[in-house]
Amino acid sequence: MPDAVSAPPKTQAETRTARPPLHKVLLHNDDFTPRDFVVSVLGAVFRMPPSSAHGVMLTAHTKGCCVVAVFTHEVAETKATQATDLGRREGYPLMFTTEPEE
Ligand code: TYC
Repeated sequence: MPDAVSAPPKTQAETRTARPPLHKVLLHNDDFTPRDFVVSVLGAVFRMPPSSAHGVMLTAHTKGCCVVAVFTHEVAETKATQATDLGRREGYPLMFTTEPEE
C-alpha cells in the first residue's frame, strides 16, 4: 500500500483543532422597552423563533440579563450593534453587549 494513503500529514490534526475564540451576546433588561419589541428584535437579528425569543426576553426581564447566542467575535459585535440600534431608532434604551466566552 502506498505511504501517501495510509499516513496523512502530521500537521493535519493541529489544523483541525484550531478554533476561533467565541463571544457571547448578552441582552440586558431595562424598564422602558416593550416586551413585544424585544421579542421582535431577537427574531429579526438572531433569527430566533417567537417562543425561544419570548423565553430569552423573560429571562432578561426577571434576572437582569440573558445570553442570546454565541458567535465569532466579529459576528457577535455586528449583531449586538444591529440589535441595539433597532431599539435606539425607536427611542428605546434596549442594550445588547458582547463578552468573551470562558
Ligand atoms: N422590562 C421591560 C418591560 O417591562 C421588558 C424588557 C425585557 C426589556 C427584556 C428589555 O432585555 C429586556 N417593558
